[in-house]
Amino acid sequence: VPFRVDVVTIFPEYLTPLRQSLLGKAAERGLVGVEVHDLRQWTDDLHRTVDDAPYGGGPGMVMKPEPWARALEAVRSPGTRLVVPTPAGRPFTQAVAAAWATEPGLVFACGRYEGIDQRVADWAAGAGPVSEVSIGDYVLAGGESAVLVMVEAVTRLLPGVVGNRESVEYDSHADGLLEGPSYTRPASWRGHEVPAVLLSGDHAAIARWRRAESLRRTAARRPDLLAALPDGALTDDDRAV
Ligand code: 6GU
Repeated sequence: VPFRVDVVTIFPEYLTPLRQSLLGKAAERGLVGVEVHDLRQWTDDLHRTVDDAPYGGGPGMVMKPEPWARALEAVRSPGTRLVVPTPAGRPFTQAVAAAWATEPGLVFACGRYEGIDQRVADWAAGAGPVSEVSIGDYVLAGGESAVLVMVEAVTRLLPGVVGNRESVEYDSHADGLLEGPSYTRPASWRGHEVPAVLLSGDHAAIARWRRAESLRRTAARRPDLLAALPDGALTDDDRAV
């Protein structure tokens, strides 16, 4: 398959949604291959132990390194990016998703408890790129739901996965701005009207209006995104909005 996803987790059932929806159809069509692996198959004690108390003390448990090393030796081809979801990671963004979508595949290592012994990521960096990433400023119980998010964000950018290429090019975040509002019929609904410009047939006026709505919404909801735009991203018309 053109793009391969491997997920290692102690909760393989949590990843069953990967076989559904957009990604399930991409898998049926042979565009994406997804394999989910139970970390415990790489333990060797009776209790299939994957965690232990943290050195230095403190709450919670840390995932032991050896099962992870065996899992990655079995699952990861040399050079394949290892993604480690963690609230302490670098931000996962649309730009990161677009970059990963150009690679041959990804291996995800889902930690639970207080995370995975740091030496696993350090050791794994000897065999290819390692990305410790966060999907937002909140704390999840484990990386599994973050993997669902990241796999969906990456695979919908793969050639052929989303039917309408334009719907990807115009996505919120694709140009660093939020997408403005969308409307469909009826033109008048329960006392709320579709903006008249969208009914005008004036395509240049519609494009200008959409750009202005995108800028207004971004300024209101995500002023941090506006501030981060590169020099030259905003025209004089944009600044007049
Ligand atoms: Cl990627 N993992 C966990 N456990 N919590 C998170 C996260 C990831 N991103 C935000 N919170």
